[in-house]
Amino acid sequence: MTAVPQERRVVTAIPGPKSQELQARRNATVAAGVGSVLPVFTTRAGGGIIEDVDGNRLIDFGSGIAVTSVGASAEAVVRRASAQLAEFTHSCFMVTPYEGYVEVCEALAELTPGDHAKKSALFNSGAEAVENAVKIARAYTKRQAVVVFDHGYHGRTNLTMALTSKNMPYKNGFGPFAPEVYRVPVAYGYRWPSGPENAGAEASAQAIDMINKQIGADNVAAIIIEPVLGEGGFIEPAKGFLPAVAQFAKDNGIVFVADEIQSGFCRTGQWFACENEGIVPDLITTAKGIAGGLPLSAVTGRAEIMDAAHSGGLGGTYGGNPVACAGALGSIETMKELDLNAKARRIEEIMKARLTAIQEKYDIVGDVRGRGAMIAVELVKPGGKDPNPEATAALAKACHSVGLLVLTCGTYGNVLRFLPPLVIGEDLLNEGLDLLEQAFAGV
Ligand code: PLZ
Repeated sequence: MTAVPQERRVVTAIPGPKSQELQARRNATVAAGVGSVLPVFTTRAGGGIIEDVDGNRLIDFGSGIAVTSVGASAEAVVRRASAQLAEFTHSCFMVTPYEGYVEVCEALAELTPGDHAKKSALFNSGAEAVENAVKIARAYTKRQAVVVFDHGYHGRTNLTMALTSKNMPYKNGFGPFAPEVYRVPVAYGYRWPSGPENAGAEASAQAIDMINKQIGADNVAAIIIEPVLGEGGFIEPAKGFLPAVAQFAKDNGIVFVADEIQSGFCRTGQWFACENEGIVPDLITTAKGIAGGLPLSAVTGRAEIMDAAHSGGLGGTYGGNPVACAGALGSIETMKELDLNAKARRIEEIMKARLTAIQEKYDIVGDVRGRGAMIAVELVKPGGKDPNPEATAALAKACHSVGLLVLTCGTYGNVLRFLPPLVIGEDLLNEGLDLLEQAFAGV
């Protein structure tokens, strides 16, 4: 394997002719429901670069949706996963177990917040982890209701579609959805009517009132929240909101679940985003960044809650696959060795300075927010706060055409989000921000 040169290079239109050929083949055999942000076909990736079949090299501000935090070909991930591949690919942990699975659970117990006894169960995808967190919380509390939040995203399976807030594209036409799921307000500071300084207290009071009046706290098994909301628009719940909701859960015997699938594993400059306000969740769901690109997810939490499900009640053929576990151990090793929490905080410093300068120049930038290497700008119509999805799409397109891969998100499709690999070089990061600034000048 050769390392990808860490420099941007645009040698064809993007997508180029070879990507377009592959896209035609893809259109003939791949279901239309599976989309792609940018149909350039990848051949190599690593550090802060994605290389395509036409020889273009894109600066990566997406990390495959917050997955390749250590890079897409991190040395320790490749080394450990390759070694594991040569030993055995699979035995099924439910048939004959192996050490790698246990080692990942040990690492999760060490890294997640709180010094209580912890246990984990491993799965394949984020959605599967969230589903299992609900199963575990229901088994433990012997209650059924699940509370989620406006703008929340938890996956595409049936239960997690129900937990997800946004209709298009995630839910439209795919119902009926799972019952006993209730949605309450979140403290979206930028859009809170009485201002961000009141959002934490007011939104938590509203959420708690709705739970008490509409569901009954005694019926609630779990409250599930992303400590920084991802697909919903990189919304950091206003200060005070998470502690108030977590305390309410504690007072009422409700399992508090932090969905850290997007925000976890150094992405926000801490191992887990909930640490920012000192929250210790009962259960925490992780995926994405955990394994450097290999499919792995986990539910980790208080041992007595995790043990509530009977033997055989949790699992799946591939959950905690040995190659994925080896990848996770390589990814965690890299995060520790390179101090990727510090790197994420440095990325925030660089990005926020540049984005705030852009905000001063362009009145379509309503808000600059996020933490660590999970940073976004919310775009609005000039002179107000009406969402501006048109400008968002145009900016993303302009970035793509010059070789900067950016993603969008947000309930209103008006948020440009930046999720660079935490190992990206500062020269590439700055070059990407230059290109973004030029895109603003053009749009
Ligand atoms: N919970 C907080 O961010 C995945 C999915 C984008 P899976 N987010 C990206 C898309 O269009 O499908 C995610 C998340 C949070 C759960 C999930 C689901 O994780 O691994 O995609 O199932």
